[in-house]
Amino acid sequence: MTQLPQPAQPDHCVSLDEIANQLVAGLMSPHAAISPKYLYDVLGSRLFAAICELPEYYPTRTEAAIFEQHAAHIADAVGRGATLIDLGAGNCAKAARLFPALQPRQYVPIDISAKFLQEAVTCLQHQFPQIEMTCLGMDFSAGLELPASVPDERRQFFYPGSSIGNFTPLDALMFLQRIRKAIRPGDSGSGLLIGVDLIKDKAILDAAYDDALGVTAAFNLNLLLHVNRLLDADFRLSDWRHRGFYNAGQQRIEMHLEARSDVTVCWQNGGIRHFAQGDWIHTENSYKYTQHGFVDLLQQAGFGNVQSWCDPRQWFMVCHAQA
Ligand code: AVJ
Repeated sequence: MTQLPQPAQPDHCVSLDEIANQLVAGLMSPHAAISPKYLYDVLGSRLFAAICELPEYYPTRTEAAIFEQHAAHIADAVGRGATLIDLGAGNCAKAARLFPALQPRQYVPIDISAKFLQEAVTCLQHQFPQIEMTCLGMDFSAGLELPASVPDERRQFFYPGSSIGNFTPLDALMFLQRIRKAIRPGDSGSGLLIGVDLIKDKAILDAAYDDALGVTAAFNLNLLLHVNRLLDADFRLSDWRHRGFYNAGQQRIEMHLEARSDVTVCWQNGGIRHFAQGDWIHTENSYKYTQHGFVDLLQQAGFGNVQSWCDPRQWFMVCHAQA
């Protein structure tokens, strides 16, 4: 029996007005910034999937190798037959690879890129008709309230790919606390399976976020096309250059868009900003952790019983933690 995924609209959906206000506040700030969540329109989600295939972008394949190598132990920690709640599911490829080992009873993929997610889940439901799928198109950074169709026991949150790195360490701590609170206290069948990228040689990190093919540049620049639609703005791609590099002092990758010349940008309701040649718009941080530093953060957030697995080069870590 094939059950079609239900598109769901949670109560705390962010309105278009709020999105516009957030974007304008970021553009007008002395250090102009756009949240990385706007990287993910349909094209952005496709470009990110392409990034995951790049030779320089090691996180996805390193994490997949850890999942494969330690599948049995990870499945023991997570438990079979759980409800797998996938935060930032994208094309659902990471979760789908774990289905044989984890055998979830229900799969709840969540992504801000709702249309892209819906297409992926429709396809996945045909491949795995025995798994109940509840597709949620929402910004989970704004709230984790889940619809009543998601049972509140045996909740296993799945946050792979080092997406936690988009938060500052302090915001990451608060987000981890929020995940823990979305789990029923004392429910030992619930937990969090999370992937985190580790601090390593700067040259490797730099290449991963500024690849030779220019896919990461296209991914970063596409943000401007998305903002043009959301804000009726007039960014021109040819005015901007991709920057992506490791800032060792801050232990993070930074992505920026740099003005190639003096640029004036206009948007809805008379909004305007001048950028001088060389000015930057900050578009993403991707924090890197030490193994100890991240396990500490999980414990500070109130998780216990942390287990972790690494690849042989210790480039990436997968943790399971119980509430
Ligand atoms: C999806 C946030 C994990 O930080 O590596 C990839 C996004 N940005 N290349 C990351 C990203 C540029 C990615 N995360």
